[in-house]
Amino acid sequence: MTTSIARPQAASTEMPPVPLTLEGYGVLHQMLRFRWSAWRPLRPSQKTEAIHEASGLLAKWEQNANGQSALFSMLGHKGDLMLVHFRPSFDELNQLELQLSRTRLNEYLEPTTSYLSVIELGLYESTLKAYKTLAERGIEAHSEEWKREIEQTIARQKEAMRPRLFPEMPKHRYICFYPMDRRRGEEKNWYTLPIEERARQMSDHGLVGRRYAGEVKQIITGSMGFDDWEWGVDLFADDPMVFKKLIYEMRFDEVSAVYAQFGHFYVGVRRSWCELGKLLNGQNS
Ligand code: 76R
Repeated sequence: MTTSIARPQAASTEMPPVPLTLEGYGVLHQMLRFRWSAWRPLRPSQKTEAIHEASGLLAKWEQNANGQSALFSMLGHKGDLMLVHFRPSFDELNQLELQLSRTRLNEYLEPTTSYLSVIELGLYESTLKAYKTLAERGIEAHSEEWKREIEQTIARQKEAMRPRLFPEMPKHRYICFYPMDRRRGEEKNWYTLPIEERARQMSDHGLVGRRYAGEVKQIITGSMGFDDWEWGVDLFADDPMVFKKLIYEMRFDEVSAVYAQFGHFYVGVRRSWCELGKLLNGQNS
């Protein structure tokens, strides 16, 4: 308390605008079109070999201890297959992309799109607390002491949040993935709102979301600097109608109603590596 008197007054009024975030697994979504017309004329033995090689790779990835992958059969024209990979580093994501490219099956796979991001937990609530406490103690934002304190806050949170930053691949039957931005319009601009106001809206957002806790698993990934939108949203559920209900309800929530802008939506049905042959040939092989 007494120390704040000795410090410059300005320090206590400056609150950095950026919320603290925690980063976990790197995430790559690959949307792939299958070249049915090139595949169909292959001899059965060629098909079997290609499927064995690719499903061997998928089996390994699906069971990987340190970040898993999942295969989805996509609905609609945006692709036939979607692969979702969680890995501790971009190097590993890059390696598995290359491994897939080197398979025989890759001859028949065409990327329709992809998305690179990293699992992100936004810490609005604890950010506000930490910034306020530091300001009250008269510690100037971005000073060495401030950075040390913030680093400690992040390290503590990261330890506590480890299971959410490095999750297992959800086992639900359906996935819904879409990228999104927060609006930066002339009238409405998320990035010019005071941090307290953004924290309030995010807290309301969390309350709506938590009502769906048992039915939907949500994984938010951040993609600023990595891909064309600011976030990627992955929802996993055993009933796809839950996606519609949750997303509809969220549209009325202030932060979505006023500030959300959406990219394309991708929906898929989960398939195990051992079902790849069935997907491509209509039978197990
Ligand atoms: O409470 C918590 O621990 C987490 C709170 C939380 C954050 C920080 C949370 C909860 N989300 C957060 C961040 Mn979310 N979320 C979306 C969408 O369709 C739309 O309108 C928006 C897309 C859905 C459906 C959704 C669902 N969320 C974010 C961010 C980062 C923004 C930032 O940091 O500025 C985005 C872009 C975003 C978007 N959110 C939840 C859900 C659900 C279901 C929850 C509750 C999860 C749970 O508690 O299990």
